[in-house]
Amino acid sequence: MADSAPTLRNRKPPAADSTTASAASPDTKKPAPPARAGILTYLITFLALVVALGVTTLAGLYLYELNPNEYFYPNPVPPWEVVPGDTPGNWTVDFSADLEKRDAVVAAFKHAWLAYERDAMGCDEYHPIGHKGTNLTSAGGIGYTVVDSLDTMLIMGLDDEYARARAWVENHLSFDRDAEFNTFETTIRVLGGLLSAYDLTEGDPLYLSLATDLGERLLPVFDTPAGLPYSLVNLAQRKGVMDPDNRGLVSTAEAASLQLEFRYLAFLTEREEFWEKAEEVMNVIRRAVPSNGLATIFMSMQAGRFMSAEIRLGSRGDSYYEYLLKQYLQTGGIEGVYRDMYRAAMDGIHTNMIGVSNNKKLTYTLEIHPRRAEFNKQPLTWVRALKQDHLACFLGGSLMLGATTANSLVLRPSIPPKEEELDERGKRDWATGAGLVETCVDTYRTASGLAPEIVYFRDRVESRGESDWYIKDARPPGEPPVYDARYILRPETVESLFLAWRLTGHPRYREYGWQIFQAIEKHCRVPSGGYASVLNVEEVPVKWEDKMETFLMSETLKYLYLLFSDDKVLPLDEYVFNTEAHPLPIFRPDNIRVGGY
Ligand code: DMJ
Repeated sequence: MADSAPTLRNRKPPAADSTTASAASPDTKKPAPPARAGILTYLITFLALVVALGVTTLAGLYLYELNPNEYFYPNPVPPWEVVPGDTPGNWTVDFSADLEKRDAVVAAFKHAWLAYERDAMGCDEYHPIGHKGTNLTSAGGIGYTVVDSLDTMLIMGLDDEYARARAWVENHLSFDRDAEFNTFETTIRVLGGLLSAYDLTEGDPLYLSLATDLGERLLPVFDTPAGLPYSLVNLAQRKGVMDPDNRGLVSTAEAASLQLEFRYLAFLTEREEFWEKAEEVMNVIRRAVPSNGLATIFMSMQAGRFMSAEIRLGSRGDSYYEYLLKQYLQTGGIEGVYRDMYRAAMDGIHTNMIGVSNNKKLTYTLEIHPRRAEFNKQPLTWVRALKQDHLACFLGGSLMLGATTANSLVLRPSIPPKEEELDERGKRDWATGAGLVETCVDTYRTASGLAPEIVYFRDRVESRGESDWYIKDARPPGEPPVYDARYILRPETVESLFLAWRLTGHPRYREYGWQIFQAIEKHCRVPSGGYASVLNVEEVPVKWEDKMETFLMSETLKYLYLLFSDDKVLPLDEYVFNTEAHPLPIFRPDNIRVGGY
């Protein structure tokens, strides 16, 4: 049976064609087709091919519309450009302060601070429309707003305001609060704020003593199976607490954005435990991160591994990438391990997470989402989401900074850097960074001149005649707005503008910053004092949410002030800014054992 069965192996060659057969069987012989019939056959075949091609293309486009994220397109390799659209030498680098604009920013800070001081002094958060403050927990405040604002007052030279704020810190601030606080937020805002104040006051012992107290209370968060920190901490009980919303998981950005603060505290106090605990988190991540350098936004605290979750440069991902570079910079470039991790991550981002829009050719960041179909039976696949959080706008300036430090061929690149001063990665990162800055500025081109919290970029089919990005599910003015449409006084774009300005000296960055500042003044400023968040950036007159985020005074107004100051204020080769814009000095940790190699 097996022998006679027609399998692929033993299948006989096909019968000879009819022309050949006709020689052996004259009865079946057919007349040869006339020449006209041959032309017709070719014509029909040609038409059929054209139709088939059309149908396939349309089907392809249809599928693309259904799921644009799965459509393959190669990532662009941006050309080297010092500033998009400009050639070097087209502008004069002049870092002198723009006093008028700088003073306008100081006036804005005072408008925010004085209202807070009047209505809510000492409270963690401020609600300028209701004229009241609230605390993060019922156990009492932890100086969230006051400490977050100290260094901005010192930098701006607001002596009277600063003196009153310091007095409050000295007389009222206590971390003996029996409640759960977010580990990351407490570290970047409060510990970071105290450490910056300590440096800028040239060693006021009040701040180091409070920073040490807070550091000790935070330290138990690292006592976990893998050494990754608990998301929450009870400051009075000195105990790490699992996040009830994400049991067993910690977000990557939150775990990997404590290091600048704990390392500087270790340096100041000469206590290695602060260094080691923070560094161990990075060791766990270094062992767990895939070779493409891309980290998902959640890690398992038990296993010290990355979970299948989104990969993004926005929420829960952002400052992981930011701190890779900044840890390398913080110790003056002696910890090559962080430069290597940073380079790997930027390689992965360029291969997988950068897109270019169709109309304006805007460079944007996209996200990668896991997808497991059929109730988890299918293998995991990854799809792209053309989504960019405002939070991701830190990356433009960060890439430019990384290009001139971690990827520079010379110790001190020119301003702006020359092509031959950067290695291949440096040129790539510089071009992408400068492009991202333009894109983030473009997202401020709305009815209010403020940028939305989240934008989506259009795929190539939808984009004809339409803008490059949009607010998903946006509702017309008058209807309740979607979450993505809000502007909550975020700093990331002005942060990138400040870095781009310091690294290029190009006046366009000051112009962009001024436009953004004016939009904040026009739409967020509450006449009776303070600034409010805007619910829909496309609806004018705007509607407010009654909240003034602490990062307005610690980040947004500080970066705007620095943008209009001269370049002697906090030079980039002497300071790294933590992710809440608290400047920390670059140091050589001679008194600390530096591991990580
Ligand atoms: C700040 O608290 C920090 O910049 C953090 O890294 C991200 N979110 C806010 C500002 O948007």
